[in-house]
Amino acid sequence: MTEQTAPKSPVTTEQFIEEIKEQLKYNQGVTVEQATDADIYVASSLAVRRHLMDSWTTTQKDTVEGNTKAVGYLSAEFLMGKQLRNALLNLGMLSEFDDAVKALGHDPQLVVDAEYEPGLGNGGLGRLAACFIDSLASLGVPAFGYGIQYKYGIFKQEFDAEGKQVERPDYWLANEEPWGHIDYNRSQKVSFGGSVVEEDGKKVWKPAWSVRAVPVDYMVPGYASGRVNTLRLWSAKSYDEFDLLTFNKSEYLDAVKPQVEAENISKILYPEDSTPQGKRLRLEQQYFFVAASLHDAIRVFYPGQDKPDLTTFPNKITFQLNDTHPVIGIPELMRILIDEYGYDWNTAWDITTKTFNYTCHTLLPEALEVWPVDLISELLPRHMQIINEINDHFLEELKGLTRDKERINRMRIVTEGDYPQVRMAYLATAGGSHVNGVAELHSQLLKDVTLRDFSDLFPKKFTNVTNGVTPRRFIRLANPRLSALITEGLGTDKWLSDLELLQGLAPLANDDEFVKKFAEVKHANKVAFANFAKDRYGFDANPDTMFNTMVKRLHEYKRQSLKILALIARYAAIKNGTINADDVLPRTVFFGAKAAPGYYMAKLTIQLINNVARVVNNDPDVKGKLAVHFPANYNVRLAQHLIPATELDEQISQAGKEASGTGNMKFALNGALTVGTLDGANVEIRERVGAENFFLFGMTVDEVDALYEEGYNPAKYYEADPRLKMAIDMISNGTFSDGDRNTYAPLVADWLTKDYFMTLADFTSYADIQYQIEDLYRNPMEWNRKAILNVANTGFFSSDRSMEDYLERIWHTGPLA
Ligand code: C3B
Repeated sequence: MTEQTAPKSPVTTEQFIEEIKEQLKYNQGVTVEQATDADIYVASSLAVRRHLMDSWTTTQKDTVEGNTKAVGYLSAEFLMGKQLRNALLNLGMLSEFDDAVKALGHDPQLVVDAEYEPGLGNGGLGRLAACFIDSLASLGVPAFGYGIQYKYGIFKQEFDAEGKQVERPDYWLANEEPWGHIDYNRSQKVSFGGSVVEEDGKKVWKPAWSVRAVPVDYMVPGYASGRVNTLRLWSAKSYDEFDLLTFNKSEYLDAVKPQVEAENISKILYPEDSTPQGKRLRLEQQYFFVAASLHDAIRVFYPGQDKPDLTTFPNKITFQLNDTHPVIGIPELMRILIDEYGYDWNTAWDITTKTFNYTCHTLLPEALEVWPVDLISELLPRHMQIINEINDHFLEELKGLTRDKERINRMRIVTEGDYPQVRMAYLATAGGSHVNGVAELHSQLLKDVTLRDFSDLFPKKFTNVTNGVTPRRFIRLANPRLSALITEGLGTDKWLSDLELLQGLAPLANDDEFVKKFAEVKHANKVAFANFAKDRYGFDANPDTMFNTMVKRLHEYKRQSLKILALIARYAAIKNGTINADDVLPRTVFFGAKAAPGYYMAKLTIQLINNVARVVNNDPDVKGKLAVHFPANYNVRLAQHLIPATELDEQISQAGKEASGTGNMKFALNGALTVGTLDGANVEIRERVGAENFFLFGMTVDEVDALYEEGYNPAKYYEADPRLKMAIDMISNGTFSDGDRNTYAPLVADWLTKDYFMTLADFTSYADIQYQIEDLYRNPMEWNRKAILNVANTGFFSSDRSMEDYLERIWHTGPLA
């Protein structure tokens, strides 16, 4: 990326004040005196949007008229986070906004707080999509994000009196939402069900019902690039024409049912993360947004043409399939080409395979989506025919490549047997040009394990692109103090568009003055977080203790249980005097995690963490030594507050299970040290920051495999380490459940008999490395030197670099001229 200095504001403060006033008057119809913080938020957002409008329209025009292939990022989730300050940053208007709002008698922070965070994603996958479209716009690459405008985003998490997770609906559209532009004039019809008939020797799909997909457009402003791309999220509306035939039979409710149900399609985000649910509505959602997006792209790139030459389609746009969720797009494009535009099979297949690429985001084979043939046949009968045909052609192709029948059988896209299924990852691999994993280790394991047969026969399809995060949101907006120090240290702010420049900080790790300033920044961030936490959640966090954080979805493979077991062991040791009180390094541990509502073990773990927090925080014996906080409803906003204040970050998944992780990157870039396993992108982070600046523990992938082979017996580890035994016994004997021995029995039984993710086997090395961590922390200069080296050496993990890798290895396109 060409380095950019910060953009210059298009307005003066005085002009911006006038613009806000105008919006208040003509949009909201309130006077300056009447305006609430929320009014000022809406008015200033609308005013900011106007400044993006010119660039947005020119970018769209150039995208269509230029000769640069565009990128279509198809994703069921975009976890955008708040929009206003991001837009202000990218326009260079942050200080003009602050000054204008103050002049109007409001607190800028409260105005920004009035924005409701859109939670249209579960976790890493959705946030990655948001980082990617930010980077594409910043690089000036023409791109569309395509997804769903769910009416209800990821549930709001609360905890009840017993510490259990309670889910509340996230009705984010209940308030005025100034960023999305609903465009009824560019809607698409998406159909479902019915049957396929033969007419003149051609297959004709006669769907049973249709829904209107209406685009809601969000501008995606690039940082200092002058480009504004589009995030097009589809909302389902019913057609008001309804089935008169049924109506005439006076079955009114039956007649309107499809209309009512149509709007359900975009109503709610599925709250499962990396565990597909296989529900009918979910397949409807997937097809809904993908079909609308493909037709939209044809509309955009062949305006007004009845018979466009779609053999040029792959030169106009390349579609990235973000995990298996949009893979139904492959048979849909085949159907469009064959049934709607009359292409023959081979031409259609050629266009389709050139158009799509697939990113896999998981390593758990059970997490790859499969759809029952029966369900697809019922909902999308024509697509099921096409998938079967793809499967037949593919098996033929395989016969030309190998004589290994077993292997060919393993690679079937449509499985055999009484309950045949469609494996979406296989369909994506067969139907696209490239397949990539999201970190080096992950891509390697995809080739060696998950998609091994495919990589053996189609080695050239496979590549890696390591994930990244946007430095605009996760450093500049989240951590203004560190950003200012980086700019001071480097003598330029160009690092925001060329993050590798951070390397220039490495020599400053030996400059005591700089190290002290860095330490001051971290401390100020801790104080700021403590104030925020007090204000928002009501707890006291002592900024003079080590801030140690584990935030991510709650999943057994991520092993929050390892952290909680070690924490209990530490608590017991302080309390029983096994460790001398003076030797205890004071620590404050923060958790943040949502569990899928139906994931029993994950929810029980949440309850355990909350109750450990309750017991520990109320025990005078450990006061000042150990505290545990679990703020509810971890989201992008909380991440932006907590990450800059963290000193020690936990990335402790079982090796071979976390595809990449992106939190790990955000923490390192904000100067936290990582305690972690050799998993996902941790491996690359450690390589870059240096082994001496990373706390490594636990088994490697090979060791994990060997232990499975040998026969894993978790009870052995329980017996062997008295710290672990103590921790588990305390849970069993009711220490964290008011004496009740049953509350956590399912967790304990699982650990002692199954422990699928080998938490117990890694306990000892995890507990032991804490001594090393604490020794280092006692030497603040050394700790902070290492923290600076983490910042300096992780510029690689910018999502700008990820995008450049995709452009070079997969998409073969670049910025607009
Ligand atoms: C996640 C993976 O679990 C993370 O390791 C990875 O960093 C991110 O995707 C982004 O690549 N993931 C997710 O959040 N949801 C899924 N369904 C699958 C993977």
